[in-house]
Amino acid sequence: MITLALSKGRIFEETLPLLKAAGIEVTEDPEKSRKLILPTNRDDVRVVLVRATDVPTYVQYGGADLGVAGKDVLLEHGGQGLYQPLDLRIAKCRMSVAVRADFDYGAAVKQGSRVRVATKYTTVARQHFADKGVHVDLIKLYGSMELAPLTGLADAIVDLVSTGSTLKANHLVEVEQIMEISSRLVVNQAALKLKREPIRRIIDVFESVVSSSN
Ligand code: PRT
Ligand code: MG
Repeated sequence: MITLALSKGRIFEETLPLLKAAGIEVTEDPEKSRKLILPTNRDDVRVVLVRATDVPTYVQYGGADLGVAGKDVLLEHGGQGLYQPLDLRIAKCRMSVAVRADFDYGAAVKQGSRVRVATKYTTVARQHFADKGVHVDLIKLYGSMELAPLTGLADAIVDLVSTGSTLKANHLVEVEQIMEISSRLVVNQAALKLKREPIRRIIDVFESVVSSSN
């Protein structure tokens, strides 16, 4: 049995075509079913639905053999125990610094003031501001980062941006792009040895789809 960990939403949706190319079709719709283990057309493959941030943990400890996780999630997790053979180039976005439209970020940096930054991505944010020599106080949040500058909790946020419409709707502006983000295939290292053939086949098909579509 091969167990693949996915999160509901964009990662699930964007992984489906890759699975299909590998001859794997999920036979239940996660938006309609309440099941957390989804069967496929193949008796030897199943999908488990977990929170996006839990995918690396499931794969690391062997709760799943493979998974798909965003680079954002992998950087915060640290990637211990994970083999990361492939950038799937799906669920693309960027990680950015954003501030309230009336906050002069450039001036704050220039003056060397401490900037209060709210984010779910404390590891990446700490590294980014250290590299730039910007003094920050980081405030860890678990969601709705956009609210922090609007309520005075923080001066800035580090968050993911794709269309930019969430920032716009909350009168925030992007002032720095930290990195491009996409999702990667992650594999449990022991599973790669014990189930080498079927896992290798999935990696190879995914790889050929990814390289032909870019
Ligand atoms: O939603 P939930 O709390 O369950 O978990 P999650 O947010 O971790 O999962 P999910 O499914 O939303 O995201 C899974 C992965 O998709 C992330 O780890 C990223 O790698 C990737 N991804 C790609 C994104 C986005 N694009 C994205 N736009 N993840 C989140 N967003 C959010 C962003 O945080 C912001 O709130 O969408 C908003 C901005 O979108 P725009 O289009 O308005 O700019
Ligand atoms: Mg989300």
